[in-house]
Amino acid sequence: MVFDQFSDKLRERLKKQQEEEAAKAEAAPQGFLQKLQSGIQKGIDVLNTDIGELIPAAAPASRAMDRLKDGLKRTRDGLMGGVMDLFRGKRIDEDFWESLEEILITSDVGVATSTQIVDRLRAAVKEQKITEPAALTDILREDLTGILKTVESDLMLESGLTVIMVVGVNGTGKTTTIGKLAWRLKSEGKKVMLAAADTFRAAAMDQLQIWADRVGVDIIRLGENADPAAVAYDAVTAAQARGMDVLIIDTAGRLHNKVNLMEELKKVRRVVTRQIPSAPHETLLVLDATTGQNALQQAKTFGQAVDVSGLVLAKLDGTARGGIVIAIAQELGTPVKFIGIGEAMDDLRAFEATEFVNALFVTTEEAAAT
Ligand SMILES: Nc1nc2c(ncn2[C@@H]2O[C@H](COP(=O)(O)OP(=O)(O)OP(=O)(O)O)[C@@H](O)[C@H]2O)c(=O)[nH]1
Ligand SMILES: [Mg+2]
Repeated sequence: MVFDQFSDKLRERLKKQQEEEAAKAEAAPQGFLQKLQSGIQKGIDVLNTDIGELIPAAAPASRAMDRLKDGLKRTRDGLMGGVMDLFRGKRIDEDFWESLEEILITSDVGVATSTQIVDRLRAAVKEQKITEPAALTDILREDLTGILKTVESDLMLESGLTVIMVVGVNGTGKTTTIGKLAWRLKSEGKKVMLAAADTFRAAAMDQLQIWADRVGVDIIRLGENADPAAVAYDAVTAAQARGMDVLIIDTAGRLHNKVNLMEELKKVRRVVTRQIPSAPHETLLVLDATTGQNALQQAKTFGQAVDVSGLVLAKLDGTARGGIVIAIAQELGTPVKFIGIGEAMDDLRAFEATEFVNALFVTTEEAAAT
């Protein structure tokens, strides 16, 4: 009896204790989790503000690099993807060198340039007694950077009016490049004017007008089939009168035949030079990167006819044949001023060899993630 009463009380106490502990146990992990969560969030907040405050330029720079990497994805996959696969192999033998040369050639690096690159790599292997293909990654990276550095060049801007003539065969991306370039220069605080000297088609002038409106810059245009040299003349006069910093002249890409086109371009040039003896300060030839070796041929033809001061390689985003830049650098040596990696206003980038090569090479982490 006494024992029963005692055990009842004990049972009750035990039950109460168990309930209290259960309640505590239930509350405890939640409280702990909440604390942990808010602690982590605070940590994230601190990290975010620190990164933002300490290196404000880092975020845009890495975003810009991501854009470039996106733009060059097809070339990276095609050219460098193949090379890196090869470099993951075990042996450096004749098959290895043949495969490397083949990959380079099919990516439009060109036969002559591909052979030269392979020869230099062969020499490095011999000299440094390299046996592992992986060891060639850095050597190739340096070799390509070296080639491309020779054509790295900034746009020349005068202290007064800079006249830029933009030339190239039809459809390579002249008008779009001009729009993007105008936006770029305007963003740098320059007063920019466009000249619609491609009077061959009304649509061509309208297209330039759309870019002028979009960017918010002046445009000089005359009627359809007006003399392109007359447009250029009027534009130089207007640009001087309005105190412009940069005048960009759009030209036709196709005429009745190529000889006439070259004659027309020379005439535009002469008219501009008569007004400003040092002008045009830049004659940019726009090449369509998707046309590979044809682009190289165009560079030669235009180079002979009009004094090309620099190249713009447009549509690099649309091709796996971006190796053409390497062929151009090695075979022509004409400065490459800009590359086009899309149709948006900010898709024209100054050509920088190191950045370009970095965007082409697949990092070990990226390769592992794919
Ligand atoms: N993806 C991509 N498309 C581009 C780039 N540059 C130009 N384009 C496109 O290429 C096409 C032709 O561009 P245009 O600027 O009209 O070429 P154009 O040389 O002025 O042509 P014509 O006036 O006919 O001689 C258009 O659809 C552009 O949007 C680029 O960098 N990337
Ligand atoms: Mg055009």
